[in-house]
Amino acid sequence: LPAPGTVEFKNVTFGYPGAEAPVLSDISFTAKPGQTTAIIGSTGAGKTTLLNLIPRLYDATEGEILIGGLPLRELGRETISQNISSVPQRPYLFSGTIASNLRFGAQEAEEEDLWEALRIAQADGFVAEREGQLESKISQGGTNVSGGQRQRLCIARALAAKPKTYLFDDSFSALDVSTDAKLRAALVEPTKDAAVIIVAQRVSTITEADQILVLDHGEIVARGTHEELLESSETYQEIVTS
Ligand code: DGT
Ligand code: MG
Repeated sequence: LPAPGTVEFKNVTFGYPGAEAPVLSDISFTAKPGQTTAIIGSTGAGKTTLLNLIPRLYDATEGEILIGGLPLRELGRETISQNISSVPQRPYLFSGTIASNLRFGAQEAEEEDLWEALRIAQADGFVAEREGQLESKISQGGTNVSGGQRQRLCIARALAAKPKTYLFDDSFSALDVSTDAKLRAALVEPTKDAAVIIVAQRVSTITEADQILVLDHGEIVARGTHEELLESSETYQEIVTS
């Protein structure tokens, strides 16, 4: 079997219930542990939809998704949530404390582990400044923290769960360039054995990815490294220069 955490799409087609045309057509790729797979493409291309199939928010209409070589449909909810952490495009916090939000996928995590996750996510500073720190209250939807702080707390939540597969949906967009750079440098070590799939808007943030998939109208129109795509893909060149 492929290593745990490996994500394989085999000819996956998906259409939303009731919609006429599929949103994803014949998607095939493998995301391996120890590698970063980036997905790039214009708005509405299907990037979020593709990521959402992995934790089974929806099931593929055709084709198959395998995790560590096992059909996704045969894995239980618990197995999926223990092995896959997703930072959604609109990161969500629950009413409760910062600690309870971070322990969402890691009930057993010690306070030390939570601080470690916060440090990596560049969120330890503002949490330390809040009254009550880990026990400080988060309002429903996280409206009492900024968008960038919410994003970093959701990244820390994903890290605390120590999954085999990480899904980041445009998770760095609310961060300033310097925080973004620090966070990515800090992510290298804790994610080094995991399969990392990252949806990006800015090419500058994914030039180091092991493979980049260029999604256009629900199809993978090109794939390769940054250098390869600069040579081979007009769509990619357009994204780079836009
Ligand atoms: P983004 O985040 O603006 O860069 O766009 P993507 O690439 O994440 O696109 P995505 O996957 O959100 O949407 C792809 C297509 O699917 C787009 O035509 C809108 C449609 N769509 C998205 N979510 C839903 C949904 O919940 N129901 C239906 N019927 N269509 C949806
Ligand atoms: Mg999206």
